[in-house]
Amino acid sequence: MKKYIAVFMLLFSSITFGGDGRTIEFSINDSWIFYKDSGDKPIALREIGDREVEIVNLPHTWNAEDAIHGATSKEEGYYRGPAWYLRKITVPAHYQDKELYVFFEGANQETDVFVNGQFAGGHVGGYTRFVVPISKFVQFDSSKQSADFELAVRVDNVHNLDIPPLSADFTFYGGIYRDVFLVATEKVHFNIEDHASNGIYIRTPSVSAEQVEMDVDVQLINCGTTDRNVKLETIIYDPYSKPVVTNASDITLAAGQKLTAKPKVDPIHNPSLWSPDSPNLYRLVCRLYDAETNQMLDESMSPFGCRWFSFDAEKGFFLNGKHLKLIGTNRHQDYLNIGNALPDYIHREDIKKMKEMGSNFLRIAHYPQDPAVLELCDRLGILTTVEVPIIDTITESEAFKQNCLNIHLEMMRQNYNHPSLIIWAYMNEVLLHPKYQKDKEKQKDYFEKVYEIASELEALTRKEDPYRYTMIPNHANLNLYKDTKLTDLPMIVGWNIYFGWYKGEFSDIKSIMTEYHHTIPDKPMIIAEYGAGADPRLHALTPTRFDFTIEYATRFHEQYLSALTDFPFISGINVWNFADFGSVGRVDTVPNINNKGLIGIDRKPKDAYFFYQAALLKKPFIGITAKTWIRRACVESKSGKGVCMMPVEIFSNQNKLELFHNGISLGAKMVQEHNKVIWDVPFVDGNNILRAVSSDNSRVEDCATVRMDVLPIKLDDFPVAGLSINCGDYRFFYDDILDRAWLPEKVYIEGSWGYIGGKVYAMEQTPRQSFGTSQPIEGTNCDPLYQTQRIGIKQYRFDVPPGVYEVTLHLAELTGKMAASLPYSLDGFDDKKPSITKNREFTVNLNGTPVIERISLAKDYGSFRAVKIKAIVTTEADEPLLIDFVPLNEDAVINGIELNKKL
Ligand code: GCB
Ligand code: CA
Repeated sequence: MKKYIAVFMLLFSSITFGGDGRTIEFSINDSWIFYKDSGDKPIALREIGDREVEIVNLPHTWNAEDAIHGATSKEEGYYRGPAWYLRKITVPAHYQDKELYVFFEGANQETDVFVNGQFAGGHVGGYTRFVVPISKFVQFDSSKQSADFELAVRVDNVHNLDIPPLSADFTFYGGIYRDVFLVATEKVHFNIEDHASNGIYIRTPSVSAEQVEMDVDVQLINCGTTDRNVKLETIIYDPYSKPVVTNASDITLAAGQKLTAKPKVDPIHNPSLWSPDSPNLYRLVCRLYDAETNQMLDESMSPFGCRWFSFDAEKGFFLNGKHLKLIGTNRHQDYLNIGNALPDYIHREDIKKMKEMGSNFLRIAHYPQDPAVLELCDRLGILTTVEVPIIDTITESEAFKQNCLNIHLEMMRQNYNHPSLIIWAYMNEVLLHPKYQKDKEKQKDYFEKVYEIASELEALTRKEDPYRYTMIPNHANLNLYKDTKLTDLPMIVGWNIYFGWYKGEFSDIKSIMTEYHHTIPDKPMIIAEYGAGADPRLHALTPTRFDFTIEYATRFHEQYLSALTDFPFISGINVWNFADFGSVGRVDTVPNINNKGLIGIDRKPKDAYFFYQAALLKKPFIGITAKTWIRRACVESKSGKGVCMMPVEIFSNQNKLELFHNGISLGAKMVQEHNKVIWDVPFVDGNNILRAVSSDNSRVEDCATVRMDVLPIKLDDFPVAGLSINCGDYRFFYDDILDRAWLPEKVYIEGSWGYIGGKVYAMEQTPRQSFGTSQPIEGTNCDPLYQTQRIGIKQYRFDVPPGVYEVTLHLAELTGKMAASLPYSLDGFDDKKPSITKNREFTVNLNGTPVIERISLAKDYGSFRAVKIKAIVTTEADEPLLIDFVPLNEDAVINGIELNKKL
């Protein structure tokens, strides 16, 4: 619906296009007055007075800031309620003869539109488009060249039991977060009032390499008071913009009549087929003319593609008769610092990055997204599934069901013609939170209600579109979905699996998926989600499950991709997720963020993105993972050498690579399993420039520059950078705000430095994690540093040269009432168990002098809060620097230590 040319047409309409009556549409995104207010009636612009308002541009959300920072871990702290947008619109006088509409690409989630103070229409649901007719509220004065009116839009994102989604692992940012257009049509036009579609529905009931049969519905409306004779012209343009099929038909529309025309459209011969490799796009142009004057009344262009496809329960997916393994990601629609209010540019960039990764498939989860998404999938050749946001649970009300059905229908009508779209999905893990756990009778009724909604959605989908597939994606509880018959309904069953992340091992995947297939042998299967969290700030040489390191997620994807693509019965797979996304209340290493993306919420790639590129791309590719870890600290490998050996992984689809380090060749190596080759690189203090080149005949190369602090084993020459040690942790942590690298802890050895005594703290209540906690920590952005701790610590010892030192202790009490729980309590892990606060007390002595006495983290600061305490200590010649922890009640703890030399 984005024709920017239309703005142009508006400006010059009376001169250039005055006689041409086709539909005009232009965005009205800028300069809205915005304020939060719970009133039901709009105020006029002149009544604003000294009310506190902001001037905002659309796309806009009021949760960009509070969904990340304001949402405290204690409660759902982001604003969920009503707010108003007001704006004056001026239109030229000749619009008096037109029909006017306001077209919204999306507003979350209940919207009421007022024109000049009068209610004009509303919409329910945060992810589909809608249109509000406004002509009858606009007054034209024939003595003036233009007319003004005031538009007031009330948007509310409050939790509403009758509107899906009710609960989900993502943030329900409120606002008019997509583009808004003013549309001016002739009285007779293609019916955008039909669920905010373009009124044109293209089907290709039979496609072969020789011929394509066309079946087109055109919805027309006559808003005028007289009967009209019109001519409908349909022209098919081939991918080279050549008209190949033209038809015309005559239609009569009575005053006020809506009708669905079925124009005869001749078949296309020898079509250029649409596929991921050759996304050939055809265009159906529909033109409507007044039969008497021959004046054009409306024009609409719809993309379509000539392709045929099928899913087979045993053999997988076929496109145009050829087998194709569907591989790609899921996608959410938000971005760093701007919530869901994305300019189209980022939507397009995302799809481009998917193509650059080698994706041929995208699950648009968990809701329909901006029109730019499917437009680009059509153009770049990425097959898609799109779904309505019925997630985790339902409400057993008639209103809930009707809203589900209506939103689903809107989704279908609005996206009907996209050739990239092959599956209509609905419900995601809808039995994740089945109600009435304790009352099995009631639960039975509940399951029946879920089934009823699902079967009505299924029936609606098949009736609306007999040529695409349907899917329900479930969480990995085979029997639950089978027993409730939810696996019987759709044409494809989707599974969201997380073995090796929330629970289990990677090695479980093969046997489990085989069992799933054998239990439901006649249904095609898609792995609609699989993924692992990765915080770009965390790295490990020995990654383990649920540690949120970049490396663990990369191992996870290596295993999954090879295991899942081995099975012919798995038609397609979608990584959860393309990019990190906001999820208020989620507690991992970055509060309110789900970091299972292959790229960050800022769209910077993580290592696993390079892995997929190497595995999927046909054109030569090299990706040095060191690009994602460019600021590091490590301890030298041999005392006094100033060199730290660290493995560097490179992903490539080449046979052989050569790696250069600061200009020196480290030799050539064959690329191994998972398209990977590893070099041990002798990192030096300062900049390390890595360059990998292909030894094959292609000219591809990749570079990375890593800035390294190589820290000495013996501190005779105390490092200027000081020591920053992440205690109770094997992970390297990078503080991206201060650009500072933290080392994993190391045990004291003679003549060196490190901890003495204690053990790595592991919070008992989180069985997923064998160390630390994933509770959010208040008062810091460095959660991982404080989430891990050495408990029962006796001493930290540094054998330093004489001098004056500053010691900073980083502390946090990790017992106490848990601030939050994972939104996903998969398979009975109960993270909500309150734990008792340990009232620990300890004293810290610096070289024998008590400096911090009787500290009680819980009492003095509270649980899960970052505490930093600095103190000075002077050492004499041959005297070590000793930090003694003296427990007075319970064990002493330490989460991080910094040591710097002042003199
Ligand atoms: C799921 C959900 C998705 C979550 C994801 C996760 O199964 O469908 O919405 O974000 O798991 O990361 O836990
Ligand atoms: Ca720590």
